[in-house]
Amino acid sequence: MATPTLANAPTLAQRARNIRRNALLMGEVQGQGYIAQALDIADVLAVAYFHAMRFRAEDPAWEGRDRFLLSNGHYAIALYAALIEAGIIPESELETYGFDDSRLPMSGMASYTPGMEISGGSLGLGLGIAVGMALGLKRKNSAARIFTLFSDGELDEGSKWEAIMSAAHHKLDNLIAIVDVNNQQADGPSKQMLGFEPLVDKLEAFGWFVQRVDGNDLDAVVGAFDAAMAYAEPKPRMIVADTLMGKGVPFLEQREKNHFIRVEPHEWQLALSALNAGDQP
Ligand SMILES: Cc1ncc(C[n+]2csc(CCOP(=O)(O)OP(=O)(O)O)c2C)c(N)n1
Ligand SMILES: [Mg+2]
Repeated sequence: MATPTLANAPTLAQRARNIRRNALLMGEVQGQGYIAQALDIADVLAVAYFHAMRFRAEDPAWEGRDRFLLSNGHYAIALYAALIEAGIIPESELETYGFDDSRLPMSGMASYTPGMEISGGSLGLGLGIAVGMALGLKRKNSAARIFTLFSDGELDEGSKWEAIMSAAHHKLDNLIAIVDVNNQQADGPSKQMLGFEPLVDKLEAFGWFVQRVDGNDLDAVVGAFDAAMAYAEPKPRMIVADTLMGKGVPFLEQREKNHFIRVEPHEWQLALSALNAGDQP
């Protein structure tokens, strides 16, 4: 189990803070990146890795592991930040982020990075792969589960809706998908690109067990993962996570366009300080 048994194990809030810190440190290496997404999804990743998933940090390819499939490959920086916090990638590799020969390229690549189950870059594909893997695991009578994350922009892709239908058809109760509704895409607010609301109604009509939560409220996210894992009906499970881009760093939360950000050299330290300041009661 990933859950530490030591009495002094970090809390989920500390895990989430460390994931945000790791992402900011990688952002600082390149001076730019998909930082606002890493900040918005850190709470979900903390719960996935430190509350829900079974894995072995020293053996990331362990056959019995729960798989985490990152569909939105540009969120790789967020997943690296979690994999570092989980001890699957050494912290010393932070400084290689985005460079040639690094195991941490800017878009997720399964063949480069321990713990990265699929490659990304082309959006809309991860849920289909998740369906295939979940079906394969069921056929092997494996107790392992598939967790997959995708972004609200990916709902524009028809392939997503094929996968949504297919998961319900195959009664994939070992599949837990999370969609990051940060209401933002590369070209502007999601609403203006291609509206997907009412999302819960649509997903339920497609045969999923659906919960919608504030994705930056750790207790709510824990509750949603617990309910998704405990749900008894033979249906795939979706967590619609409403998040705030830049969460934890006020001057990034307030930016209007946050898809790919450049931050001035001195601002990285300001961002890290803001994150630490937010920890104070
Ligand atoms: C199939 C495909 N089409 C277009 C792109 C270009 N692209 C990269 S990120 C992105 C935005 C997608 O929306 P979302 O992931 O919700 O954006 P974010 O929340 O990260 O701002 C787009 C269109 C892509 N990577 N793949
Ligand atoms: Mg988005």
